[in-house]
Order: sequence, then C-alpha cells, then structure tokens
Amino acid sequence: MPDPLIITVAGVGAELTREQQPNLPLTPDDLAADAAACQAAGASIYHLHVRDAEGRPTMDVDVYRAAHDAIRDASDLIVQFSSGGAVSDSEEDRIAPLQLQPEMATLTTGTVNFGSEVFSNPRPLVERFYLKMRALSIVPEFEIFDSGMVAEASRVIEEHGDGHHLHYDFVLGVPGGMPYWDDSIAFLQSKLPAGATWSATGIGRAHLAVTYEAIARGGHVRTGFEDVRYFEPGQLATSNAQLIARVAEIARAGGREVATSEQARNVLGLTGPRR
Ligand code: KMH
Ligand code: ZN
Repeated sequence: MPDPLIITVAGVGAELTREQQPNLPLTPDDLAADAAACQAAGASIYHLHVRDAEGRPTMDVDVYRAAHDAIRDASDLIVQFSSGGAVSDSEEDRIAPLQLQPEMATLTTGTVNFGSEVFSNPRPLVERFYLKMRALSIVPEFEIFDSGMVAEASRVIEEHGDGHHLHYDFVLGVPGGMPYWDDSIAFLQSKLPAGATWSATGIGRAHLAVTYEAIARGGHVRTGFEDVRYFEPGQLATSNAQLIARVAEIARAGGREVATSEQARNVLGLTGPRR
C-alpha cells in the first residue's frame, strides 16, 4: 500500500501577479483563508512565499512571521518556507526567515536557468542552507529542477546528513530546467536513496499529466498558483483549493487515501510545529 497522498499547496510563488491571477493570496488574511480552504480540500503542506504591502515578493522576516502565524492560526497545515525566494533575492535574504523555525523548508541543490534568468544555488550556498536547516531541526524538501540536483543532494546528505527523513520535490517544466518527458519521473525516482519520499509538480501545461503519474507511482503531489494558473485551458483557477480538490478527487477515484497533516507528519518524520 502506498502512503496516503501528501498534497502540497504552492499557493503564492514569487513570480505570479494579481494581474495574471486575480485570486492570488497576498496578505496574511488572504493566506489564512487560503490555508483553511486548502486543508479542507485535502492539502497537508503549505509551501510559502510571501509578498510585501505592494504585492511584491519579499524574504522579510517580519512578513514571513505574520504569514506563518496566520496559516498556523487558521489551519494545521505543515508550513514549508521557500528558501529559494525570487531569482533576484540575495543569499542573506533567502536564509533569514529560517530563524522562525518552520517545520520544513525547500532547498534547491543546484543552479538552473529560469526562463531568461538564473536561479543561483552554488555549492557553498547549498551547504550553508542545509546546515542552518538542520541546526534548527527543519526538515528540507530537496527541490529538483534538473537531474544533477539529485546527485548534489546526495553529496550534501553524505557529508553532513544526520539521519533525518529524505523528501524531494520534482519540479518539471521550468523553461531551462528538466522538462516533463515520459521517462522523467521514473528516472528521477530511480536515483533517490532507499526510504526517500517524493512529490512532483508540472509547471504550466504538464501539470495534470505530472499529477496523474505521481499518484500512480506512489509519489506525492504539489499544486497551486505558483505552478499552474489555469484550471483548464483558457480558464483561470478560481482558488488554490479548487486545484487541491481536483488532486484529491483523482487520488480517491484511484483508491489512494489523501493524507491529513498528522499522517503527512508521520510519513515525513516531522515532530510537529514549533508554534
Ligand atoms: N521562485 C523560484 C526562483 C523554492 O521555493 O524553493 C525558486 C523557487 C524555489 O520557487
Ligand atoms: Zn517556491
């Protein structure tokens, strides 16, 4: 039996604007409502980017604190901070919010083209972020935008790992990163260490195909406005919860249970929120 399906909502991101997606949550109040609705629809993790008062992406610690508190007050979701931020964010800005000790945080283990820009993650940054996360008992989710990042994660774990649970997220279809080919997921899955868990998300058009394949392979799924704006071609999604509900429906139709936050914590080796 596969584990119950962990559904992550990547509800905000750093790139999308309200002009592109009018239902994008921005403020702590928006995030509280979004988190509660996504939990009711079947999500167990909130992958969190935050925005300033003008709606611009930021790594400001106080903004992260307010957002974290709002989601924790409104839901039991596992909050997973982004340490990737936006491509323009500095290393110092990206590491700062970790001091708030979320249960999880993302860690991208390599540099990748990101459209016409570069998402920069040199080895020293990866090691520094990893050590900081582990010093604060934060469980990393390794963000895999390309296959070499699996090897780089293995190297960091071998050199600095302390036996924590290993969890990965395959992000397929970023322009410049690994596309969703028909063997992408099978290949990446085959390279993971024994006992690891993984989720997958497809950016844009590949989104639903990735969802179906991840569920069928016993993996987990990420969805939300960061990854997909449209519910169907030409039809914007009305909410993150609408996207979550569709994943839950697909899973249940195929006989796969959808995880509660507590079940997700058990699968991921999390001991519970610090607030
Ligand atoms: N916004 C991207 C440049 C993460 O959250 O860890 C990086 C990103 C990855 O979204
Ligand atoms: Zn992100």
